[in-house]
Amino acid sequence: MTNANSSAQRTLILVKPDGVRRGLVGEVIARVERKGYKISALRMLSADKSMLETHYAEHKGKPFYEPLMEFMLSGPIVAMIAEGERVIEGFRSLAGATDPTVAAPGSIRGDLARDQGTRVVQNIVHGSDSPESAEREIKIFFPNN
Ligand code: IDP
Ligand code: MG
Repeated sequence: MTNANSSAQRTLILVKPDGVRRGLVGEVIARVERKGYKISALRMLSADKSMLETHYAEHKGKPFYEPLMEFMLSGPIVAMIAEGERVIEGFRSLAGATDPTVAAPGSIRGDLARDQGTRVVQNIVHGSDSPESAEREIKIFFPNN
């Protein structure tokens, strides 16, 4: 990390295929930037199965795992690294709860997503949940960062 401040963190943010399809990439980026975090890397890509297996290893065997894989393979995604003090917690707060039906209004999921009746929850964004997950996930999408 370029920032020498030891309390600065980085996190992996993904705009999932539903967010890209709905034209919400700019909206997500704008919210991250307006909050004051720095986006230090950004790319659009089509994920492959092995990347997603690593990324979502903790969910293997859960009922929504296969639908989640299919959903994440259903179109391009946008991956970014955001940096700043407590950005992991801060982006999770910007994103809102996993279930968009009850995610707080004002959050990305609360404002922009809802239950679509699908087997996997489509909720526009992913954000790392701990420093360890962040570093592990960043390696998948940005092997050179
Ligand atoms: P998070 O994205 O808020 O961290 P996780 O529990 O890590 O939530 O789950 C990863 C993704 O899997 C969620 O964002 C959502 O798309 C999907 N998901 C999680 N729990 C469920 C569920 O109970 N039913 C359907 N899909 C789910
Ligand atoms: Mg998670």
